Amino acid sequence: MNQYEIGAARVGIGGPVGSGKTRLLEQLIPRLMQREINFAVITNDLATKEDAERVQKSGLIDPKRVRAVETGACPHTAIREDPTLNIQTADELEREFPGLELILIESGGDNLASTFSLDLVDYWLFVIDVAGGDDIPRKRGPGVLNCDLLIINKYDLAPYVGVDLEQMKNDALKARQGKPFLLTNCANGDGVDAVIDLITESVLFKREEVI
Ligand SMILES: Nc1nc2c(ncn2[C@@H]2O[C@H](COP(=O)(O)OP(=O)(O)O)[C@@H](O)[C@H]2O)c(=O)[nH]1
Ligand SMILES: [Mg+2]
Repeated sequence: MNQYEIGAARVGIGGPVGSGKTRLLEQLIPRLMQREINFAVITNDLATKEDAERVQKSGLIDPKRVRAVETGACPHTAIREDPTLNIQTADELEREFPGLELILIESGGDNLASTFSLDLVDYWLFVIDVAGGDDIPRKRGPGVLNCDLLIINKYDLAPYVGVDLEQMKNDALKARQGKPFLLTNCANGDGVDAVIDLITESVLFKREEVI
C-alpha cells in the first residue's frame, strides 16, 4: 500500500457558532506549515462561503487548498447524517494534491449535540468557549462527551465573564473521563501548539506507521 492509497487523515472541528473554530484554523495553519505538514482545509457554512473566503484571503495558505461546502439548513446533517458533500470534497482535494497528509474540516456552527460521522473523519475536535458559559462541560452534551479532543477556547475572557477556570477544568475532567481537553486562547495562539501535538500523535503518526 502506498501513501496515496491511504489518503489524508481527516480531522473535524465542530462546536457552537462563535466559539472560535475559524480562529483556531487560522492559528493552526501557520504552525502546520512550519512543521511542513501537507494539508488542506474544508469549511462548512449554512448558505455562504464566508469562512472559506476568510481563510483563503488570510494569505496564510494557498487559496486552492481551501474549499467551501454549503450545507443548507442543518450544519450537523453535512457532518453526521449525510456527509457525502464533505467526503466528495475531501476526495477531490486528495486527488488534486498528491501526498496530502491532513484535511481539516470546520463544521458550520451548531449546537452542543452535534457530532461527526466516523465515515467522514478519523478524529474530531469540539470547540466551546469560556464566554459561552462555564456550565457547558458540566451539562455534558454529546459534543463535549464524545469528541476526541475538547477545546475550551477564549480562556483569556474568564475574568471578564465571571468564569472560574479551575472549576471549569474540574468539570471537564469529570465529563471527559480520561479523554483529553485543552485550554486555548485562539486570539493570540496560546495553547495551539499543544493541539497540533495531540493531532500529530493521534492521527499523523499512526498514518505514517501504516505507510
Ligand atoms: N478574546 C478571544 N476572542 C476569540 C478567541 N477565539 C476566537 N475569538 C473571537 O471570537 C469570534 C468568533 O470566532 P470565529 O472563529 O469566527 O468562531 P466560529 O463561528 O466558531 O468559527 C471572533 O471575533 C474571534 O476573533 C479567543 O481565544 N479569545
Ligand atoms: Mg467559523
